[in-house]
Amino acid sequence: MITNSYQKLRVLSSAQADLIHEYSLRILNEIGVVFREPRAIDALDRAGANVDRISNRVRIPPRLIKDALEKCPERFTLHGRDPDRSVVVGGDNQVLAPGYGAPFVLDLEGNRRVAEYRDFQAFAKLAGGIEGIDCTGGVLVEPQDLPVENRHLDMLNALIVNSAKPMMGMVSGEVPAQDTMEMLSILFGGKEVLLEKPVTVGLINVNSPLAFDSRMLEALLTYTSYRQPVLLAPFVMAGASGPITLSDALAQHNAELLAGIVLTQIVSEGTPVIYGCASAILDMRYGSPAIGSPESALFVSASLQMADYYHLPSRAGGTLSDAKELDAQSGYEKMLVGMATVLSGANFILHMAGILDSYLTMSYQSFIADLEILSYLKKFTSGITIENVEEGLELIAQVGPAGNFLDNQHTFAHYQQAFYQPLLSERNAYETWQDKGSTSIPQKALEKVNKILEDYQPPPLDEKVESELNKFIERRKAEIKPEFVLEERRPQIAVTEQLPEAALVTPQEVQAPVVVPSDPEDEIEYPVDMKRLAQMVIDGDQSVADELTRKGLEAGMEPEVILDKGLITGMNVVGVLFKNNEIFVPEVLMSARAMKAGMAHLAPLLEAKGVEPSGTFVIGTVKGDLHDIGKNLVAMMLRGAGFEVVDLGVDTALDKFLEAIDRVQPQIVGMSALLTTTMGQMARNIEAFEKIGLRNHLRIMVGGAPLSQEFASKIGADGYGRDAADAVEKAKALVTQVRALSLGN
Ligand code: B1M
Repeated sequence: MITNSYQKLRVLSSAQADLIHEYSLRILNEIGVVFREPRAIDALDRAGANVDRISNRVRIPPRLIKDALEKCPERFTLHGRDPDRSVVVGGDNQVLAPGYGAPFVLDLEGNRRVAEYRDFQAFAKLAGGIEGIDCTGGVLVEPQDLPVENRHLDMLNALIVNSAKPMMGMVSGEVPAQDTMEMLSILFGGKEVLLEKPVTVGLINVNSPLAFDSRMLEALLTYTSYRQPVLLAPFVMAGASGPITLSDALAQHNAELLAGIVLTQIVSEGTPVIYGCASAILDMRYGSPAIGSPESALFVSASLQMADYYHLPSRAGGTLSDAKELDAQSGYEKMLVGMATVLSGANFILHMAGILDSYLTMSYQSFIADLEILSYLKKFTSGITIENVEEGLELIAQVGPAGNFLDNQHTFAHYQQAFYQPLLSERNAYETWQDKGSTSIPQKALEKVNKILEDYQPPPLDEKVESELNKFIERRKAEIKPEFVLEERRPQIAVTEQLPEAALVTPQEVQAPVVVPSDPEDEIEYPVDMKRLAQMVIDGDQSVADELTRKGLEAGMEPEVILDKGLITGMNVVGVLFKNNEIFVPEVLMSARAMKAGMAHLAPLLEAKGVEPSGTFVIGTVKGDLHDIGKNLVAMMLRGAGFEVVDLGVDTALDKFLEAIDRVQPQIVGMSALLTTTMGQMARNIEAFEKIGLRNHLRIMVGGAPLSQEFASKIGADGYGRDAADAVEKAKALVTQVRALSLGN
């Protein structure tokens, strides 16, 4: 636990904080928030919010917000199974918890692989055994070797068995939330005890922008029905799921939180709510979250300030980083965001140890290195106490000018407590460090991890409680039926990782100015300059692209020629530049718009002539998954490359995919998933496509952060898109295969 002795860091003036508050009230009153759960809508309706039952959009008047804020406790005690481990969340306290939710680990050998249950158990032991950590955490990593439908039982059990500290509960829907309540009732001595005291926290993310999904709401309603605290956390990625300007993104983030707070207080007055923040920015060059960025640190600070504005317990930050391993980047990013978090006064600091790679990877070595960061911060925030001035004067006089304090009784008496003694940092002379083997920080961290895991003795658990928990887990495992079973399977035709030559660009080419490449065939003089049209697509000049396409047609040019020599040539260059990180996502979008402007003239003519688009692609995020930022990028890039794309949105059920396949007759169906718990849906869908004989002329592409080529092959997908640019290359190759097959037939 850290107790910050300083005035809190404030990045907003008080007038700015007032403005963010007023701005949020207007968002809630004028625009509203979607709640995808009828019980939530009913409750808000009864309380006097303005509810549209068709769109599930709720507009919330300021009076409801004021009432709700008055009912929230400023602090609460979170109880551990060992009462001495209980912590107060609120005030000046800073409760520390490890990383959460990563689908990958950097293992003890330093390899990145999918997280397994043995990792979960090991991290529970580290969190339980290390003094600096106050809360064992929740989904320490996603154990992908356990069945999706019941892994929450084993995860919670590992938290209970391996640590006596307070813990976070399971939240991925009603079943895990209810099972959490049942198991904690066994542990703490009955449901009545839960109604009396907080023993866990449920992490409820908002589906930014301005929406709460059904699973999160089911969990929220279950937790609050037991009066257990909820940690509300918008995940605004400024530039994608929120405005790119931080002030506007912050207002949206604040509005989302206020909406969640209103709901919790309507359904369970006085239940503790933590005002949380997982918001950051989307890097515009790579289209990936940048949680270790300076803007992320600003977001953290501003959000914590708004929590104080409302006198609510807060959560933000942690030692966040986008680095792929424990390295210089992780060091500076983690220190910046960690420091912003601590100095701005976060009361509950999730992701304080181990998290890397924009929340995707949990690292054993980083876990220990983060404790060093934490200890530095702890020391820094302990401040300076002014000792006895007379005694000090006496000491300084005694040593006198040009004397030496090292060999002094006062130093002997204080040296052990005066300074923080680093766990890992190297302060030796260079040669001494060399003589000792030049051990790196990651190596030292690894040794410490192994030692802690070897020595750790989990605190004993009452035998009766343990046996009751085991019986409960056994019963629930028998009751909860798997949705489907994933079989090992081979892909029909795998698209290799090897990219077509056109996509390979040398570093020299990358440095060159962005121009349309010359092609001998292009020496042909067209009535309208096709190179210029391609350049307009590259430059994203929508109106000139529109004008040149129109003029080309008026001059009697064939639509295929304009498409091929102008629009597609331009978009191909854009694709390569994006792939090589030479241009930003908004630039690709502007190019896609320019292409679209031209296509508006060409499409009807091409259709009338029976000319096919580059390919037809049906895409959706699979059932149960609401992550769509990546899927939208892929759809946008495909459109830019001349594909006709039918986007089915998020949470796409198998029926919806089947209906679209039937209607659109695509060459490719693309599925995106960001959750390890929904990746299996892809396998189930592929099984279904196969069973109903769709696979002959239909190719399947999958993608999403937790996926890999290995997984794609295992479930029988034909292609795996590493990122949006890769998805386009693979899609082109798949369409070629399908067209070749059709010709062969
Ligand atoms: Co969530 N989330 N999230 N989240 N979220 C992850 C995925 C997570 C790793 C973070 C963490 O906790 N460590 C974790 C997953 C753990 C697991 O596997 N189980 C997680 C969790 C736990 C959750 C919740 C369960 C949290 C909770 O509420 N307790 C919850 C689940 C909601 C649900 O889906 N039912 C949840 C919610 C959310 C938000 C809604 C708040 C928000 C999404 C907003 C939105 O999409 N509109 C969100 C976000 C933003 C993230 C992270 C931080 C970022 C995702 C993202 O947008 N990336 C994510 C951590 C991470 O990935 N670093 C995380 C940017 C995007 C451009 O990349 O989507 O990978 P990506 O797409 C890339 C490639 O993968 C590829 O191309 C894209 C462009 O280059 N690609 C394809 C993607 N799809 C493709 C399809 C193709 C081909 C290529 O062919 C068809």
